[in-house]
Amino acid sequence: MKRVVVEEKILERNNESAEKIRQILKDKDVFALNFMASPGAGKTTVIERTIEALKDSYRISYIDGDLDTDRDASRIKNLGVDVVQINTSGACHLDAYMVLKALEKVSLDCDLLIIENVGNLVCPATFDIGTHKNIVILSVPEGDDKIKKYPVMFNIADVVLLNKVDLLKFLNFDVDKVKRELRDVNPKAKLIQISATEGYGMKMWYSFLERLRPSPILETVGPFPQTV
Ligand SMILES: Nc1nc2c(ncn2[C@@H]2O[C@H](COP(=O)(O)OP(=O)(O)OP(=O)(O)O)[C@@H](O)[C@H]2O)c(=O)[nH]1
Ligand SMILES: [Mg+2]
Repeated sequence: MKRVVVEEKILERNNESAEKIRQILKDKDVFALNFMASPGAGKTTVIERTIEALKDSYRISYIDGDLDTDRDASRIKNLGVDVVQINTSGACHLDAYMVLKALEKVSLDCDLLIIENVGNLVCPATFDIGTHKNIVILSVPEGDDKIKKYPVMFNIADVVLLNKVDLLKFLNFDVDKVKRELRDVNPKAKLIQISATEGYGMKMWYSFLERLRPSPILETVGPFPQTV
């Protein structure tokens, strides 16, 4: 009984910080994405490819949540975007207070803020960090049974990127089962099959993202001139 009360208080405090984050993002007109997945599912790889593809259309900043290293942050910094590292010192998720503190350091002079959560398919789902959309990655080597085993995570997903489909030919993985189970758990979530390393499906992901948050840079350029 006591434990439940403590958990409620933690989540209540988290939600207060998440509200502050939402207000800051609104004031700065920044669209924020929370990338969540198991360790190694391909979060950083998808983010790298996405930044490379969209950096001429969006000003992008990145916050990385990692237990102890700045390995992912260094990879993203190489792409020339503003990067802030949060080390959670062992915690298995980002919480809103950590992100609120990181917002004091990261450049909010941007259109897209990409947050990579700690690799974990459970805890990050419980902590609202004030972002606009939840991008959940499931990768083929993890197995086709994960949607119903981790329903909390897939229930909060706006988009599920099924990554590493280049490995489908080597593994026993039923894509239709994943589609079916996602429809049961979260019929509103969009499923996009991708291979971040081979490029398959990535254009579909970019155009989905462009529809979620149209590029302000390209908008100001105006429509493409008609050819005569
Ligand atoms: N075959 C294949 N490998 C991939 C693909 N995407 C990522 N990988 C590989 O998967 C491994 C993990 O990728 P990361 O992007 O570091 O995964 P992550 O989810 O960011 O990992 P953590 O931050 O440690 O949780 C790397 O060796 C990538 O090259 C893919 O589409 N196909
Ligand atoms: Mg990573």
